[in-house]
Amino acid sequence: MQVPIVEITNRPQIMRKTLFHNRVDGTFEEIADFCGVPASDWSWQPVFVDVDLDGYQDLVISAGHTRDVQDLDATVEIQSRQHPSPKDMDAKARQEAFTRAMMEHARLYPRLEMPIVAFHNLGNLKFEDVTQLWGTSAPGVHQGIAFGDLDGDGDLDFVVNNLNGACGVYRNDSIAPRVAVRLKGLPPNTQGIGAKIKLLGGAVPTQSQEVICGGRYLSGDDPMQVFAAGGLSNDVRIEVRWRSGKRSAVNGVKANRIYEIEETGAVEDQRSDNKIRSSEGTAVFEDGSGNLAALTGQESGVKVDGQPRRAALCDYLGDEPMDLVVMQNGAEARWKFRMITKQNRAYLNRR
Ligand SMILES: [Ca+2]
Ligand SMILES: [Ca+2]
Repeated sequence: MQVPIVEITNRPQIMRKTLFHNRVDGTFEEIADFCGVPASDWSWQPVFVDVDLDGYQDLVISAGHTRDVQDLDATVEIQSRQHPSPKDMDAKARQEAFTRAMMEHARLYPRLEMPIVAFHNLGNLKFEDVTQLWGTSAPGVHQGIAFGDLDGDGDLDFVVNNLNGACGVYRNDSIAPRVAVRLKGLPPNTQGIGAKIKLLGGAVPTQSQEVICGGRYLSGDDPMQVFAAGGLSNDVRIEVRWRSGKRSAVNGVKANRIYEIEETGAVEDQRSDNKIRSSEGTAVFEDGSGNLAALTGQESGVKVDGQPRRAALCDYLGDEPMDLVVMQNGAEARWKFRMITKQNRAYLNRR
């Protein structure tokens, strides 16, 4: 099914892997089966990273769960044990019996210990499962995973948690030529978060990375980026587009080096299509709270006492404009507001 990006209004939950290929026409196609990555069981964090430095980003996935709650044998056993409570049981005893049964039933599910699943990118939209080959097959419940060059040899190692066990530290032993790039941005963005780095002329014609901050499940990578240099004598160039819109370039890049590139030496980028709009100096959002009215009393503005914990935008009244529902401690919605404009936002994005 082809769904234009702008028309997606919900996030369907799919009980398998999905991989979306950008058609570069405003749409994506889901090709996980075609690529050979449709399943890695209960997974937490997929990371695209070029493990073997051949120029193609591989896929490493932390996986596992305390209980395999989809185990059908356990489900059938639990169903056979369930029985209605006696009719004369009071409400408190009924609740206690229900809670006790839930705890006993949960123990019937087996543990779901998984390897750290590794897929090798073959460079033709196909991936190969190399979990046994790449040394990440030790079973456990792995959730958070973060990459960084722990031993200073220019390739990316990683750390991962093993639930109820010691954390795992995995050293990358690849030997292919590499180029590492660390950005030194102007304060306050001293790590160059949001900058885009290209390496031209390496193992493949173009490699690109965006420096991110966080973005992993309960984890964040080191901001240093690593690229595949290909041969030792390639004519390699590094290009950086900073969030300020400026641009840096380094020619004659040598393999097996770490390049630290400073924003102070960057120049204005005259090509308008290469500029990244800066958020410095001007506000991105404006407060649109005055566009809300409480459902009761139709007061103007948002006034919430206590400590609201959650909020959701939904068409609560079914009358097209989106409504704002604020909840406290996950309990029944305590405050409901109705949008009195068609703008569907409490905070309006100026961009
Ligand atoms: Ca690779
Ligand atoms: Ca390393």
